[in-house]
Amino acid sequence: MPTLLISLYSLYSTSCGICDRLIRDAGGGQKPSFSTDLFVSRKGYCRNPVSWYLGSNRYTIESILMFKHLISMSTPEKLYEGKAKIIYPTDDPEILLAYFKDDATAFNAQKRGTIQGKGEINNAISSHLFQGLEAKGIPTHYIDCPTPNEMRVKRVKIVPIEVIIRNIAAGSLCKQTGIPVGTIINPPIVEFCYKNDELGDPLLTRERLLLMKLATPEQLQQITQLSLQINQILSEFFNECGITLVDFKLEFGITSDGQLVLADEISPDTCRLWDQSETDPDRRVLDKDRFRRDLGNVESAYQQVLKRVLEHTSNPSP
Ligand code: ADP
Ligand code: AIR
Ligand code: ASP
Repeated sequence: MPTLLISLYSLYSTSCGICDRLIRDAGGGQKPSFSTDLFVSRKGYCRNPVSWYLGSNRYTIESILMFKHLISMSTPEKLYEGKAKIIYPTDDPEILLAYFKDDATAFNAQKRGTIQGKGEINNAISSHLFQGLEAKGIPTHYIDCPTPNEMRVKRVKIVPIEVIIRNIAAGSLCKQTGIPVGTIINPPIVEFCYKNDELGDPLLTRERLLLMKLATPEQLQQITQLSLQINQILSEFFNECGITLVDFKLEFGITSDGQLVLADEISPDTCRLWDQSETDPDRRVLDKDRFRRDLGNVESAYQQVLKRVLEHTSNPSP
């Protein structure tokens, strides 16, 4: 690992993950006591004509770019690479870094592709939703987003269950039961699938889940209660964005101190979202079903969701 600077500061105070990592790597994990925030654009280079100082030495943009290159060389080995994210360790054993990729998969990775800009969009949407949920008392793994594609999260032991909440019939529910797409489900239902790609994430009964000891009865009760609460909060939020939350998938995990928290992500990859201003069953789709069903305009649908989430987050209704 290259030896980098011990300390660094700029006159600017805009948050920047590159700098955070620079400082972290340089200082062997110890953050200097003064402000170290730098501004780096989406493409990863400095947008502002800043001067950078170490002690009395001034550093140029070029040298910062070189530091950035060194940092990328010193990025730690990934812990895990999944279909949509890469998980990295950090200097703090309790904290992980999730990197959101543009890769898209469906049907248990039988279909693969890329959705341009998806990583940043899903990271931003997830981050806003996690913060909104935290504000309403839901414990989550979310810490912050040091860069547009990265989220720092509390390390958890994932409960190997995919929790599906359904407000309107769609997807596998319709395929497996014959219930027509669009049927209102009131009260909403909570389903559990075994998080196991080799087995194709099969639907579980409560009895099977307990038999397999995937969770304790108490955890299951807590997960169900939290999921319904989350559904209420998110349904209301999306409704105010002109979007119907049809169904979605959640994952939960246990922190090192034993707390059950909401983990993973909440995004158009993991939710079915229908535009309320469209009645056409294909045109209304604003989520990964556009990719799954080859409906086209996948990127613009994801961007549309982010735009409305951001607009609503900055202008919450009174
Ligand atoms: P998959 O594993 O299904 O392909 P991803 O590509 O999204 O999914 O990979 C992210 C992985 O990280 C998932 O397996 C998810 O369960 C796991 N994960 C999410 N949040 C945390 C966390 N806070 N701590 C540990 N693991 C997590
Ligand atoms: N989901 C399930 N596994 C992975 C994901 N992302 C989400 C889908 C959909 C909901 O869970 O995106 O929002 C229900 O999926 P299905 O296929 O059971 O109808
Ligand atoms: N994410 C899962 C997969 O890649 C399921 C899906 O979203 O369709 O197969």
